[in-house]
Amino acid sequence: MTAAHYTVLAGGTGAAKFLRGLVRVVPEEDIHVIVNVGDDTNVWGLHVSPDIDSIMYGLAGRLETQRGWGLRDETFRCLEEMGRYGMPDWFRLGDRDLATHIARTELLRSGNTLSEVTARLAKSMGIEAAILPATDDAVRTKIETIQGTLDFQEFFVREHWQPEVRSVTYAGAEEARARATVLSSIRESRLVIIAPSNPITSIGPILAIHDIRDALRCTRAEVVAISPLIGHAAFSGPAAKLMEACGYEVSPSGVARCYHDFLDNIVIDVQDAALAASIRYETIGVQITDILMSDDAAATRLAEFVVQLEQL
Ligand code: FO1
Repeated sequence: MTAAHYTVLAGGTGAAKFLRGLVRVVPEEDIHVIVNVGDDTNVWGLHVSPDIDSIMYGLAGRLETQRGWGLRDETFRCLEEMGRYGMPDWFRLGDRDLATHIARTELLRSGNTLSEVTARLAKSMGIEAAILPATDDAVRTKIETIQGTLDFQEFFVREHWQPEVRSVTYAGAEEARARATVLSSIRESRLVIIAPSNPITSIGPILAIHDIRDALRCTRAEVVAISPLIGHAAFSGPAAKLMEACGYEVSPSGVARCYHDFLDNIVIDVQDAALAASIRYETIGVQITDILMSDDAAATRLAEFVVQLEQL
């Protein structure tokens, strides 16, 4: 029996863009998305899961694509009022988005796991893909900077990723366990795709869960990563800065190195074609195409290209 589904390891914005293409190429119900929870945070007592929400809103066609996070047609009146009360307002929760965080927090409080809550919210949004948090345990990305240790959102949003970074750690990852559905999704997939997300803070926390990294090493499926970099620059965000801080070369070769122990192929941009020989030398196959997802049509072309790699 051949496996029926495609598994995507995902962070937020870049992954959400890619999935908009993938749903146009394969049936949505055949897509399993394993999502980073290292960016999760607590705001005003609410459990916020930014990457899960970006994927959910993206698949529901409701993501604010200019910003890359939150819902379309959003207002921020509650945020304004909270600011008036002197509550922290640097993390901008929109009025509609708040409903997601309130519902998630309440469902978690009444004893559901993050996986159960996510499945329920996604179903209510009419999403047919399976959105699987990498773990139900608390794994949190910590950024060690010269100003001290910051939570990911403090570094990324409050400090605009300016502080000098010494290292990145994933608190709780050692003890965290992946759910059986996450592991079987990887093991029984027809193709595993690492989305063009930040290798350190989006994919890194997923891979820091030992069961998941082991499943990737053991799966018979092809494992294909899409580079989140063209040349030495990230599409968006601090990927380049964080890769450098963690000792990786800032290039698609450095991305391949992050995944060296399980990766079969990396998809890089035509502009980086000259790098192919050096990456292939490391026994990882290199596939070259236009990886910039400037619109849905470009994301669809990229998804078509990646899906045909299953045949390799
Ligand atoms: N990103 C920002 O740059 N500024 C914000 O105020 C902000 C608020 C926010 C609220 C909900 C949510 O789900 C995401 C939000 N993000 C915001 C995005 C988020 O910080 C990052 O894009 C991801 O964690 C990185 O993948």
